Amino acid sequence: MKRILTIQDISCIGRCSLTVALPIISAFEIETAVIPTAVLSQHTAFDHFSFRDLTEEIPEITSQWKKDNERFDAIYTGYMGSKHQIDLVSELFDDFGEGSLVIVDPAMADNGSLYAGFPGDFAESMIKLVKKSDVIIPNLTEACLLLGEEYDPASFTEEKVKKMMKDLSELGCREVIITGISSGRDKLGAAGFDAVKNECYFRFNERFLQNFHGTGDIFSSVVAGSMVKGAGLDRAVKNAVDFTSLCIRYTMHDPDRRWYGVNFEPALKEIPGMME
Ligand code: PXL
Repeated sequence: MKRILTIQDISCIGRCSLTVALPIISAFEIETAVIPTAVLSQHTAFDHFSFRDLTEEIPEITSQWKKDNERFDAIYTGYMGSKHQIDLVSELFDDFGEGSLVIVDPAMADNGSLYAGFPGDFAESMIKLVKKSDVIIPNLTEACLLLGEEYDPASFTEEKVKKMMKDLSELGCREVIITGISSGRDKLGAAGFDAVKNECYFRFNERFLQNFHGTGDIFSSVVAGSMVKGAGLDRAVKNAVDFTSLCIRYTMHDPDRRWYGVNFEPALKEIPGMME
């Protein structure tokens, strides 16, 4: 069986990060190892939450794993609790990354702003992980932060998105996926850039009127599962766009719950068929 190590927080309420990555990766029939970066009562888009940083646990966990020479087919990172934690995860990439696909979702911002609690220069630390990764999956806000560019929603033409992906790949990653790309008024999806083949892919599905929280983590988990199961970039982007869209469709009758994440549970049964 293939095995993914995913490193992100546990938000106890508000389906995101580990509480979506675990069931989604398991549905791909891939073993999931975890390192929780922090435990929160709920994610930081709620107007109150508790936050217990778990940075000190990272060396405790990895020192045990080193004794058994643990290996992973992929290492997939999401929300990081602090800049110091990013440095430790960067060391973890050195210790465990050889021979594994390193996927970084620089989960730190959306809709033009950093998530609550992050310092203004957080992106500079996140770039350290991006430089050591094979695949990155920022949304448009995160892509702008990593490139040091202004976030201007009116500027994201197809040409501009292609240039952003190329510029991001020059930080050192082979494949770049940017999420939250619009096509006209009623399509939303993602774009991928393969720096080795110098090819771009755009994949879209229906745009919904409402935004739901946690969809980025669902998207990245599907990319990680698809790639470890052998999908190329274009197929992984298509799977993730279509699955995220399906989850939102299951949630549309539940609009009051936008902060509680999307109803991905009824969509899980589609995952095994996705790779056929
Ligand atoms: O979905 C991204 C995410 C993950 N983890 C925590 C968050 C967020 C976004 O707000 O707050 C704790």
